[in-house]
Amino acid sequence: MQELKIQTVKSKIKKPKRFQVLLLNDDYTTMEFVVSVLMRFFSKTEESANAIMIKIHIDGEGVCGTFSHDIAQTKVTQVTDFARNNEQPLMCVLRELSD
Ligand code: TYC
Repeated sequence: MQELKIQTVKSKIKKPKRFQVLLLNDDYTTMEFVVSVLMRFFSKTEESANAIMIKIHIDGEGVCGTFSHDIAQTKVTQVTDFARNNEQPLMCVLRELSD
């Protein structure tokens, strides 16, 4: 009798992680500057940028977009550089999404 070997093959393909880019509220960054950041780096319309900015002002934080790690980290760096070059203390951070 021939032995029958059954092999289970585990997929090594992992679902790529997704990351939210958040802006945090503070008392000093101007509302106009936050709206300009949302339009410039996250392609928001003026109307939607205003709504997100007000949400951050009230809740303390708001989501600008969801990206792969590379893109999200690049956005954080670009926004932080832009804010510091314009003497604004605006904080931009990453949050890993659980899947
Ligand atoms: N709280 C700021 C003000 O009253 C406005 C602001 C909104 C700052 C969103 C940061 O991420 C922010 N000028």
